Amino acid sequence: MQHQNSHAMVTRYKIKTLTEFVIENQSEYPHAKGALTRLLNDIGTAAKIVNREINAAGLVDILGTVGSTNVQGETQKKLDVYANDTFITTLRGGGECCAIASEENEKVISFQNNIAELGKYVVAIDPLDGSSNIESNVSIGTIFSIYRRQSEMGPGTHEDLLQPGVNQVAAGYVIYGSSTMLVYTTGKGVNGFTLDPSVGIFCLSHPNMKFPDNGNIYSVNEGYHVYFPEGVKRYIKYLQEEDPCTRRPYTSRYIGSLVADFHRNLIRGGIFLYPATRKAPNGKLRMLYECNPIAFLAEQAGGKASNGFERILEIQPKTLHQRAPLFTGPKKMVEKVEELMRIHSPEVKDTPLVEEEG
Ligand code: P6P
Repeated sequence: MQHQNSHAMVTRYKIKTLTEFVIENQSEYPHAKGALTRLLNDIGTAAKIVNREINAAGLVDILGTVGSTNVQGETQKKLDVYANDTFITTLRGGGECCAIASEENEKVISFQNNIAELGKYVVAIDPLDGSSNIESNVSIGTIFSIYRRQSEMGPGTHEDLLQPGVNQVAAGYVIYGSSTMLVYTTGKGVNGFTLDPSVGIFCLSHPNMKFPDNGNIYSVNEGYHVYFPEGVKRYIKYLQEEDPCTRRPYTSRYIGSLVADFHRNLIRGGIFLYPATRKAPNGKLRMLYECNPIAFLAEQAGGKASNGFERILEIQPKTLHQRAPLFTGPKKMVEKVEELMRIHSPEVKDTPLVEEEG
């Protein structure tokens, strides 16, 4: 009997935790002195706190049916602000980050670190993306992007956050769904960790995530079809034609929560499209804390991320909250929509950037 118990204990503790994994992989960065490790763990800590509140919000939501929609509205507003405050407080306290660009804040939030070797990184974050879906209990997420600061010392600067996506040292998302996962990359592949809520530990559950070669899912809000560029209309029509050799027609799946749509497509194989439209000439998604981190993950998972004409990661951001069209998924799927955009909507390439605050 004793032998069986000890075997069970061994099995239980074969799991690799996020902390162990990040430390083990830190050795691949000879100059790393643990700062990025600590920063990634700080993000994991904040995610656990936000996760707990989101679940509680679900509870309040049930109670909220008794009250007016104000309760649900307050909960959503509270949750957006709560998530933002939690990540800012945790990152400020961790000392590894000297500035944050957040979807919730018009300007960069800068921190003064009094210890010279601290504050080497800056973070762009969407603390709670898709939060309008909370009342329908749809998965939502946090999306983050990490860069080395460019400025020498002192509080981080606005310019520290306006770096092209190729400069990212790490990026990832947390998906608050049927289970809570943290998925991230530091440029050496994509790894997924599932939160064990009973002990509050992220455990490696999806090592070395890659897009399946031949996905057959497409995700786009077809309600905007009339506003799409001709190249996107042609692509959707192509996907809906019958051709068993290319597994067409594809399956349409759209949740309206970027992290949930991207995560499903990464696992099952599919392309996500948020094109520029007549109503949103630069698209809807934000460069710094939606397109760039998702693009980094997509490329590290063997896929592609484009604005229809060029690689997302090579675009030089001009403002903190600027938008970009996003086509991301398996290489072949993205290349097909790029081909049709070049042929049928070349004029979209030179759409002027609508100046956004920040
Ligand atoms: P639409 C959520 O509001 C979000 O920013 C992304 O998470 C999502 O992909 C997109 O907007 C959905 O936008 O216009 O289809 O509702």
